[in-house]
Amino acid sequence: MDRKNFIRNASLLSFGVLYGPKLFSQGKSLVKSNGPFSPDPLGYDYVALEPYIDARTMEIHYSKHYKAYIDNLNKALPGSGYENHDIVSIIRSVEEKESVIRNNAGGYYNHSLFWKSLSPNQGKPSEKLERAIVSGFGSLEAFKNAFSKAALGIFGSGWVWLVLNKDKQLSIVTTANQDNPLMKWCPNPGIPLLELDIWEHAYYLKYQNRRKDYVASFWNVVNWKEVNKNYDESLENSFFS
Ligand code: MN3
Repeated sequence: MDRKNFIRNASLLSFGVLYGPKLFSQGKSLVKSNGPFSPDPLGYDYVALEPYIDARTMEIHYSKHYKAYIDNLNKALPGSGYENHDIVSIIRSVEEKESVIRNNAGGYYNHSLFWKSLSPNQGKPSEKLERAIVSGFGSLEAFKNAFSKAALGIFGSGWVWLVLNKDKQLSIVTTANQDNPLMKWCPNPGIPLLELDIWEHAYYLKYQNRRKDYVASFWNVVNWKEVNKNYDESLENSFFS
């Protein structure tokens, strides 16, 4: 084991000790294996989110953009010191300056969560989640407005997130590029519960410059069942505790 790997493994070990065995279950299905990584199934057809998100956008987003992040991540793994780590470990331990791993691990992880948080069968917020939303934002409608406003305020490419923060409160976080709220330098970190891709590749074919319409449409395809599950799991397994 070279020095770089030794230091990395030592720091992951102390991370495990600090945060205990119930280390973070969000994205559990993604945590089961080390790289090389492969695409998470979309779980529905490209056409399933029409007319809110069009089939052509979904096809290119999933089969080209998402695939490129995964391919580039896999290419960058050998010799990086991250060969034996699952994706959440990589996201949690990557350094700001490790830009290839940072961008492509983020691209893989963020999109894998994003596909799951969309569905033609929305369900609705559980009573427990709705209580937390009302307590945090005043009402479901006020939450949607605040999340949408954050999405519209992102300059350039990035993401908007609903997270459970270290105080076990809901909060809205934005990140640039493919960063996410689990990365070490995120000023207001948290466990992702719901996320929206604000890169132009996510909406430009249908909405062009009308980001506002894309964000408004998103509320018609939010998979609340997934958000409910993420909320329950994050309360039980927070890595902050
Ligand atoms: Mn994208």
